[in-house]
Amino acid sequence: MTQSKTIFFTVLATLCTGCLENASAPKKSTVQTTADTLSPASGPMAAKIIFKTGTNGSFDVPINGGTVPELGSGHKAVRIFAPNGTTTLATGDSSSASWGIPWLSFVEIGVSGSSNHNSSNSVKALSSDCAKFASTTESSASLCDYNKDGTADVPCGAPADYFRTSEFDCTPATTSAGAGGNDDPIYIRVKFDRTTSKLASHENVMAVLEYSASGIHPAPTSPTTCFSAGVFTPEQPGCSDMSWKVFLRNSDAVASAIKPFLMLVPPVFAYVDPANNRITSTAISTKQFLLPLSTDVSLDTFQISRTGATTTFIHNGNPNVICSNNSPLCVGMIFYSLSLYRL
Ligand SMILES: [Ca+2]
Repeated sequence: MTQSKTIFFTVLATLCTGCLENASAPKKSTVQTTADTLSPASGPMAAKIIFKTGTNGSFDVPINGGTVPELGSGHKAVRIFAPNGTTTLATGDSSSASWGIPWLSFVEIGVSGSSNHNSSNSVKALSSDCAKFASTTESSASLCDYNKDGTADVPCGAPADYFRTSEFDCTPATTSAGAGGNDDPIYIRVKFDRTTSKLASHENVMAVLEYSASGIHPAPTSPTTCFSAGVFTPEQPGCSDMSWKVFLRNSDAVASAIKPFLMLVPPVFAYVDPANNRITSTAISTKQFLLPLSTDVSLDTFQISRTGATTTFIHNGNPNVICSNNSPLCVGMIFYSLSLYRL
């Protein structure tokens, strides 16, 4: 046999080995499988909260004095929209006939003021400006000084009527840091009704938050200041100008037992740029969280809490680069919307 024929038959044998094995193999039995059909509970599959007062927002103007820091005593959303932001799905509260989202018990926020004993104005007159809805003139007022000349000349407020925090006005003497519990002073809290006829036990929720987060400093060049005993702890001095965390828990959870679910801030997406007398960006950012509600039917409370903030509102030690009263675009948050999608 020539060498070329040897190669030919070797290749043929190799190919046929596979063919013969397949041909002679017993046919596999066909197992009929039936996929479980899981139906969601009735009701809208999505809802949107807009952190703004007025008829095109989810909130009415809060009463003076802020909110008592306890579950169910926050300032409640009274208009919940479809994801398009215009179609109203629910108004009033969950006891109203017009509340068309049975799986949503309530959405509430913490507002500063004399009634909010964890964010009161008892020490610093301006502390009711810590967490509130922006006034109609906040966005146009030139309150911040970013160009080192000692004169405030940069607008640093939030758009009119939007919910925002201005850390300059919070001050640790009057506003305590939250830990995810019911007595947090500054928070956004969503309470789900886990009755399975309203939200089936296999259902989860994806939350999409639109917000801006600004700091007077960019992220530190060395993140070692952010760790404590190997744990990422952005509340550490020098790590982040402010910190916000996301919690998913039972509404009755003991505060000391609550652990964060996700980090929201840091990072901040904009910081003060003294060389150019501006903030690096005023863009709105988006973050999404998948809430694994199906893993535990006792999970009914989704909370975004302010967990810490700086006490220094000057840039790199320069006393002429400063934040001011009502300056969420110096160190602070502006909240735009929260959309909830059942999955
Ligand atoms: Ca200036």
